[in-house]
Amino acid sequence: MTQSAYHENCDESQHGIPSHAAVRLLTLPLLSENLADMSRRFTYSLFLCIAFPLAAISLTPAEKPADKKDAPPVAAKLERKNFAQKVESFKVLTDANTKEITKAVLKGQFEMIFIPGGEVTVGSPETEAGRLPNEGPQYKAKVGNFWMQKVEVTWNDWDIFWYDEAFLKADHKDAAKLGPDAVTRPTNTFLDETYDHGRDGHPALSMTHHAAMVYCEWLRKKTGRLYRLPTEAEWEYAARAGKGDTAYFFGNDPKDLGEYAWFVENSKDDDFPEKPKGCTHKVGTKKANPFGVHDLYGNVWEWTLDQYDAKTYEKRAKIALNLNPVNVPTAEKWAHVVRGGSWADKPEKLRSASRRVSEESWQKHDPQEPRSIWWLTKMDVIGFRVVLAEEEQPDLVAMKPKVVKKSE
Ligand SMILES: [Ca+2]
Repeated sequence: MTQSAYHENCDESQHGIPSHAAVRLLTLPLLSENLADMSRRFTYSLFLCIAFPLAAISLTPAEKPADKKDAPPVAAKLERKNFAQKVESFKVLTDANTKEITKAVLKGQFEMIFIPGGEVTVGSPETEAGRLPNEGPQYKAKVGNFWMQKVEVTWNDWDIFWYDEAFLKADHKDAAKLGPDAVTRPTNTFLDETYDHGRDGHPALSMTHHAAMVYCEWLRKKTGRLYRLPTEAEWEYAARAGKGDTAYFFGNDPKDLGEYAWFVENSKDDDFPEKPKGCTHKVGTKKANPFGVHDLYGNVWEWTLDQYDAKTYEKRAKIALNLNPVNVPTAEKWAHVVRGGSWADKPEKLRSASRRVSEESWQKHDPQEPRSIWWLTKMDVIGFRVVLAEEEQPDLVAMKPKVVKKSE
């Protein structure tokens, strides 16, 4: 999402902000105790929509934690077409001099593309160039209608969650008192979380599968819609644009890949001299695929929902047609699958069937013990996007993120 998009979202006529309120786009250092150290690490040049005069608030998040008493809003039934999902949160600002407490509203939106369901052959034939054994045996799947986020989740999207002070940070002293259904927010990172990639409009990266799952859970509570990560089958169906068995939706030859994807051959950007081998790019700046979805190939790998099981393809290949197949995620931290390749990868990793399985070594740079359940330190190639099923299957309706700090 661009700054201008945020600016538009601050339009008082659209959002009921009182007419006397001056709405501005500001660059602010973040002031709360949770973010003080973060504000030293980066200038937060984004998108805070600050309405003045700001409403003074009397309760701190610690006094009013969000829990299951805060029922999600009832979402309107969706038509079978693309839509924009608006999201709003707030953060508390304390004036360093006057100690006055004010509330800053953070607003954003992302686009969801309607994808008519259908059948797909998941996996690749043994003859496909660059194929790895875990892409087979191929199996047939049928997925229902769903919406897929048009682009990868950006830092702008992520920040509305990360700074939402209606929810406690996971390391807050009161977080342990919350019920099992409560959502907590990721802890701060030890390093600049962008790892010198861009921030505004660029894909969020380096977070764990668990962090992506909790983001979806937060979205569920905010919107009343059952947002989640795409299953591997949904992701591959979308990447194949619902048809074909070629390596890419446009064929087997990667010569046209540069029109659709940021990958190792084109991701270098002189504006990011700290990244001589390449970097992420603003989402949605390459052509969309035939479904209207951008960046499924490249930019960042994307988390899928399923718990990884090395036998899954073999089991599914014995079934004539797998209906909405999924391995529901468990409390096991490892493993899950990322799809689509990244800014750092060769074309073969961007193929529709390509899979990369998460492993413990992805956290080898994490200085904490036990290691964070939120951040994959230095894995600056992994992000995600969300989907929404038209008719959610029962075992995913009540799904919760289950990983805890000691999970390995
Ligand atoms: Ca991608």
